[in-house]
Amino acid sequence: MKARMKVTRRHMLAGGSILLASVAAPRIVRAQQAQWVYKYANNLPEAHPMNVRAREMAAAIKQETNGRFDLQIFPSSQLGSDTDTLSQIRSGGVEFFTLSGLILSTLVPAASINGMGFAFADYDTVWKAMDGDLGAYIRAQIAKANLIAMEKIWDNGFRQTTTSTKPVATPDDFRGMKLRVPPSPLWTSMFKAFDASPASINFNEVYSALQTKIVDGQENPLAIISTAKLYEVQKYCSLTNHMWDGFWFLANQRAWQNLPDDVRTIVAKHINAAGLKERDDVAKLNASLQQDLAAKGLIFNRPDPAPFRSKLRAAGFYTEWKSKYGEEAWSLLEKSVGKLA
Ligand code: X2X
Repeated sequence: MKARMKVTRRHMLAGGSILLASVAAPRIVRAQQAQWVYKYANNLPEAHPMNVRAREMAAAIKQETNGRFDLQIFPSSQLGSDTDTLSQIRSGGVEFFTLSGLILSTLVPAASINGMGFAFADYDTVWKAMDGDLGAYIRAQIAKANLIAMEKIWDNGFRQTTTSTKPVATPDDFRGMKLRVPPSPLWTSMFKAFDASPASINFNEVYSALQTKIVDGQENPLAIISTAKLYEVQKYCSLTNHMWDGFWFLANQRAWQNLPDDVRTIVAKHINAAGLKERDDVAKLNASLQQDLAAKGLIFNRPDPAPFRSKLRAAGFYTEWKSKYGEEAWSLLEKSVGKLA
């Protein structure tokens, strides 16, 4: 079969007509060896819009570079936990990685600022800030740590609280609750301010930590609760909307600088365009998934955010973080969301 196709192609090329040449052209493109094979790692399931849009983006990049650039996607923490992969992108073991700014804050402290508790009221405010001054400030801090952050941050979403024990209706319901949080000082600090017992666990271990009841609950946007099937091991979902979280699309600095200008421009263009589409997908999912998840057995409630914000204020949470981030970063945040501390 292979031999016959070869003969046919040779025959077609030898034919020399315009029609035959155009039929043969795509084969030549496909046969060309990629000059750059870059790995892109992320922590989310294949079904999440992040990976759906990344697959489209990789195909578009391959096509526009005529096969010279091959982006290989490794979803579901296949190359290691977020903590491991952050080390790998710094060393060049992987070339691209999408990471929550809050987890990135273990390296770049300012990167967690968009996750400040109950700061952002809606997506309009989020994108204005993250595509504007606040995002530019964070990207500059990331650059100082020798990582490149693409211009458009991808959406994770507004985070909701799920548990196997009881719904969260008031801040007091958090008291003593064993809650998984991602590895990041801001998350631990915030849930300590609610008198919960936060445990730092990377996302690749969350499903089993919930299943074996190492923790009672966790918090994530609905798109993740759905695509990672966390509803299978949780009973309640409280729409706490307690923070907005996004994924910086990071590149290893050397790998990025090694690309010729034209290739770098094509790759950046498609990554940023895919990010914008992913934002749309996730926002739509987060707005529409409640019904679907309720049908799968999750019991929903929607608490009033005001007492949660008051509790954080009374615990000195905002004042503490304002002094950690410093005046410049804090004023950029408050310029977008209003006065917090
Ligand atoms: O670890 C999580 O919970 C996740 C998937 O939302 C992040 O990447 C922060």
